[in-house]
Amino acid sequence: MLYSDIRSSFPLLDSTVHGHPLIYLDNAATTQKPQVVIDALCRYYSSQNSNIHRGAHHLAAVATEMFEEVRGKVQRLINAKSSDEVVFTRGTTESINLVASSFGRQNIRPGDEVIVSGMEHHSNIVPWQLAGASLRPIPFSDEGVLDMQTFERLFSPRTRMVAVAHVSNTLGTVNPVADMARVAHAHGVPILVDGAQAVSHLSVDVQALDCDFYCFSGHKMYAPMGVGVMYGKRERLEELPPYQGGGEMISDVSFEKTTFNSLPFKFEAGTPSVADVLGLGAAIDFMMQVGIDNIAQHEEMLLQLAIEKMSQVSGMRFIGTAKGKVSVVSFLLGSAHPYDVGTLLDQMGIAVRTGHHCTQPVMQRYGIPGTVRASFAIYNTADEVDALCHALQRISSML
Ligand code: C6P
Repeated sequence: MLYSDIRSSFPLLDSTVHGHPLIYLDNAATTQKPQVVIDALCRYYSSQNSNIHRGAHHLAAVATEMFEEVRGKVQRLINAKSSDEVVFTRGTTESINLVASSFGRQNIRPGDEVIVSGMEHHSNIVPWQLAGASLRPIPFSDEGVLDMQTFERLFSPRTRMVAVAHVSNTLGTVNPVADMARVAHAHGVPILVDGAQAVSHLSVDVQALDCDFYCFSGHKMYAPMGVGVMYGKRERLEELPPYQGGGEMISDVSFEKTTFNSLPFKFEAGTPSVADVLGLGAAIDFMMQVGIDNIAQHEEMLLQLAIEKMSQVSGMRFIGTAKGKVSVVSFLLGSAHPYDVGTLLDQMGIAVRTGHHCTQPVMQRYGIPGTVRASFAIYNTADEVDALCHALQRISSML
């Protein structure tokens, strides 16, 4: 696929903001959607809409078949052993809540521990607290690298789970989750990986990582909002009690007793967001067509350019400088509040995120209120990185 074709696949990128062409650098929050994804949503509602797994009629059969095809696409995307190990959810948050709630009900008692990293998103902290666990955070260096020796020392007879981000949304660090899985398993503890920021940047192989659970959201990988995935190893999912009760997740219901459906349906109570799942399928096709290696290479070029040029802006302080990080650049500019920098960038048509990025413990670790975060995707260009750096130069001289 030609680069110009990739860029022009995203209609929203043609917008203007405050009289400037939009430069969208908030991709870690959500990516824009290519036309093929928008078309998949329109096509579903204009010609395929039906509930799935239920009706005897033609439309129900068509919708069910297309929905289940996407499960196969997800299986291939993350190299799961079986499509039965792929559960559709509303997103990473719901995927982690599903595991924390179901696993917690069965395994977590007051005083039991879950090891998390110090750079987790709140979505991988709060569900474990709600499940009643005490959290043992793995510290990280100023660069944003996890302290693996301390990690090994955090295990105790009460450790029930390791829950860690594959990629930090604030620092961009890629954590060594395959090594962490080996350590966790040596202690007889399962590991959940939060892949929200990984799937759009890296090729993910859940069998090579040997993780027990892997969670991600569609909307950060060019798919619609409202759909995500909880992958679990078959044996783990078989053991886990259901999350929500309702239609589709049962095999037999009476007022005395209910038996549950087989995998993955046991975890998919109620009518799912079929259109969004089909949109996810279209997004996976799009990513496959572009090639994940090409995406990674292009984003790495943008990242290196950004670091080189932003380093020349006076007062620039990067937060998160780990080797091999993905294309997420968090920074502070002199003593300016991140919100002020973000607002000034917005006036120039440049969209970034500011604040704590739902990682307040990271901010506490650095003793800062928040950061400005620019995050790049396949459709961003070197010219846009240049424009960001010029804008930051101007802001730096104004402040
Ligand atoms: N991070 C960001 O701007 P949901 O909202 O369920 O799609 O994803 C939650 C989530 C979980 N883990 C990580 C590592 C994440 O980055 C996110 C979402 C967005 O950084 C919104 S706060």
